[in-house]
Amino acid sequence: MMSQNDKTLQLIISTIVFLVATCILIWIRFFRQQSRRCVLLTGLSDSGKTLIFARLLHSHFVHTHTSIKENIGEYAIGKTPLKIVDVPGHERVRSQLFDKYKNDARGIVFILDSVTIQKEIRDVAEYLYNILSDSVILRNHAHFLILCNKQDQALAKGCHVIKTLLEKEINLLRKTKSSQLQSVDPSHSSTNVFLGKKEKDFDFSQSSIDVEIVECCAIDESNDKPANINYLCQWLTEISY
Ligand SMILES: Nc1nc2c(ncn2[C@@H]2O[C@H](COP(=O)(O)OP(=O)(O)OP(=O)(O)O)[C@@H](O)[C@H]2O)c(=O)[nH]1
Ligand SMILES: [Mg+2]
Repeated sequence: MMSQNDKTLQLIISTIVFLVATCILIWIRFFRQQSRRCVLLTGLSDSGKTLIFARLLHSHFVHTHTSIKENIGEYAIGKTPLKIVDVPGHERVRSQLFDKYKNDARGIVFILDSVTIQKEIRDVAEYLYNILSDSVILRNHAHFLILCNKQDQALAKGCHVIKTLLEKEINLLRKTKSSQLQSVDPSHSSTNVFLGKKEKDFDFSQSSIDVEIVECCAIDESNDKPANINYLCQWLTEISY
């Protein structure tokens, strides 16, 4: 029979073991998070990723062409130096390159063209959906920023309008994808990552990672509308800590 003292000792030991194990797990998680340094610039072709990359890394305008391979540069402002990866938007290469870097992604910057957004809404929403429901991105709790670029243009849509357009389109996409999956194999539908809450229309607040949507402009159209990627710079500094 165990004495009262033995029982107390056993309780103390198991509490200590539990606390130490919890601390180790927290430390490993923190260490892993700190060791991830990549920030991926993603989005469809022509949205402005390479120009934003050049502005961030070299602070000036460059003439860009459709990228076929990634651009990589160090951004050493803030605590941890970040590795900025400009992932080409071309359909043939983007998923392969995204998969190559996603394990190291501390942050994702999704850049879209605010002028053509209405015309391209299906493609933009689908690419965004795939990233937001990617199990690696979800597991790593990557920081997520959507940049509504080309705000210098008169026909550019504002970020609030774009947010609503994206939410509506992702909502439709979710329905199509889940019914497609069910018709292929009903047993698999429950194991598939579903974005947001099933019983509600989709909005970004339902995503398990925080998604911010802001406006930006990577080009100096005139002195009235100078290039503005200030929020992105501030965000990068914040996530470097
Ligand atoms: N007006 C305007 N044009 C911009 C802006 N940002 C980028 N562009 C132009 O948009 C075009 C495409 O920019 P890129 O940076 O090459 O686009 P990308 O996203 O890298 O495209 P891919 O490499 O094909 O994936 C270029 O002509 C840029 O000068 C902006 O804020 N305003
Ligand atoms: Mg490019």
